[in-house]
Amino acid sequence: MARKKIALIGGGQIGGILALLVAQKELGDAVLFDIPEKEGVAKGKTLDIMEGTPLMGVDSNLSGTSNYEDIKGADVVIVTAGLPRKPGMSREDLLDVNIKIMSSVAENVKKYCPDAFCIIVTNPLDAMVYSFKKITGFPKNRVVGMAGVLDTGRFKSFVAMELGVSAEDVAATVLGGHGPTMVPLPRLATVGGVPLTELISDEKLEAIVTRTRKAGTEIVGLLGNGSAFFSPAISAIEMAEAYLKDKKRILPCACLLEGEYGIDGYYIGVPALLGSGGVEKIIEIKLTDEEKEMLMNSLEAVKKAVAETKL
Ligand code: TXD
Repeated sequence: MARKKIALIGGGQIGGILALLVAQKELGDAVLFDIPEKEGVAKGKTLDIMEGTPLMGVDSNLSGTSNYEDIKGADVVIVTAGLPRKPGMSREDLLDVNIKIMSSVAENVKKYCPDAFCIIVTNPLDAMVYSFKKITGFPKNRVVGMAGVLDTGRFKSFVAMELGVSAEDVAATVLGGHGPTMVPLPRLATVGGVPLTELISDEKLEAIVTRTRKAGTEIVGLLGNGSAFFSPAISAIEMAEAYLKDKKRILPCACLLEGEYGIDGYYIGVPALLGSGGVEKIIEIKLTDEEKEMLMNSLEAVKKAVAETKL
């Protein structure tokens, strides 16, 4: 079986880690694309990783480019092209610049990778994945946004830190848009099969929910010049792997809803079954009235950002 081809659009902080993870996990060959001014960086990062492949004992061809023809026929496309936040900025502050970048990326992916499974990472996430879908016209099962995997990763790690347990044993999901209105569902979280609510005080749990909502901003404040990149890359790769290995994972992803959760025509975070068919199914959870209200509040934030894309 020929190796899979993975196109990484955007060779910045997340793009570089994505390339490393593709090689380390032997998911296939990776092409790291960036604008002509950054072609050297894309070439340098991929060559650097290639030179480490013998040491990792893996086979993966990696290359950097600023020529879209080189992504031709990719099986998976992961888009991180665009500006990240600086301290004091909201994700929505990136919209004007990133929508222009996303439009050119979408046109070229449509041209060169018409059959790819596409994972969008660029912020403001829910509006960017919406735009990408609109411009490419790809079917909804092949265009998905990464946010929930990262947001749940954050929630799970905070729970593990608080309880002193393995993060691997924490299961949880987060719904809604990627931003402060996201809807963590602590009611449904478990640790090794035990309901989380039985293991932790309401007060501590509330603090974890609040920290999760602001976790991206916490990192932006600490780094001082850019946003989180290790865990976002790990999250996007988890989704790519679910597709490439037909794992049938249930992961929270930004999916196009057409009636599910009473939402129509918007991308927002929901649990999705990811396998070789892309988004094979959207899982609808029975929500409490309070949770429903939070989700609708999050939808309003998403709608506002989408309206600004003018698409
Ligand atoms: O959960 C999530 N979805 C996210 C999203 C979590 C963290 C960060 N998230 C967003 O990902 C962040 O707000 C940014 O919008 C993207 C990428 O973050 P990263 O930290 O990788 O940003 P960098 O290091 O600035 O890299 C962006 C690269 C950079 O090298 C630019 O030259 C390139 O994008 N770029 C382009 N590539 C291709 N095509 C075009 N037009 C282009 N314009 C800029």
